[in-house]
Amino acid sequence: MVARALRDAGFEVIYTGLHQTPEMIASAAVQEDVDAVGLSIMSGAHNALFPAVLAALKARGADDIPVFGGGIVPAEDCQRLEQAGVKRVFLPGTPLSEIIAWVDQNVTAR
Ligand code: B12
Repeated sequence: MVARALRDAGFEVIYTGLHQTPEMIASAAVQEDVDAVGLSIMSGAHNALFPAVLAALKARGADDIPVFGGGIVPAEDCQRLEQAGVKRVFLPGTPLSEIIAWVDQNVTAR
C-alpha cells in the first residue's frame, strides 16, 4: 500500500517484494542507483534488520542512501533506530499523505 501510494504520488518505486535479505536489498539499491530505501518490517525484527541494511549499504560504499520505513515498531524502538541512522520510522496509523509529504521533503535526487 505504501509503495502504491508513493507511485500514485509520482515517485518511481522499485518494489523488491517480501522476505529479502539485507544484502539483496543493498545490492538492488546500488544496482538501481536509488535515491532512498524504504523498508516495511512487520515481523518484530526491526532492531536487527534496519541496522543490517545500513551496514550492507555501508559495505558497498553506499551509506549516503537514506533508509526509512515503517511497520509494527514500538515507539521506543523508533528513537533508537533513528539514532542508529534510520532517517524516519512510520508507525501504524500514519496517514499515507504524511508519508508522501515526508518523502517529498526529505528524499532528494543523489
Ligand atoms: C497484509 C498483511 C500481511 C501480508 C503483507 C503483504 C504485503 N505485500 O505487504 C503478508 C501475508 C505477506 C504478511 C506477512 C507477515 N505478517 Co502480516 N499482516 C498483514 C495485515 C493483515 C495488514 C498489513 C497492511 O498492509 N496494512 C496496511 C498498511 C498501509 O498499514 P500498516 O501495515 O499499519 O503500515 C503503516 C505503518 O506501519 C507504516 N509503514 C509500514 N511499512 C512501511 C514501509 C515504508 C517504506 C514506509 C514509509 C512506511 C511503512 O506506514 C503504514 C501506513 O500507516 C496486518 C494486520 C493489520 N491489520 O495491520 C498483519 C500483521 C502486520 N502481520 C503480522 C505478522 C506477524 C506477519 C509475519 C511476521 C508472518 C510470518 N510469520 O511470516 C510476516 C512478516 C512479513 C514482513 N516482511 O515483515 C502481525 C505483526 C505482529 C507484530 N509484529 O506485532 C500483524 C499485525 C497481524 C497480527 N495481528 O498478528 N502480512
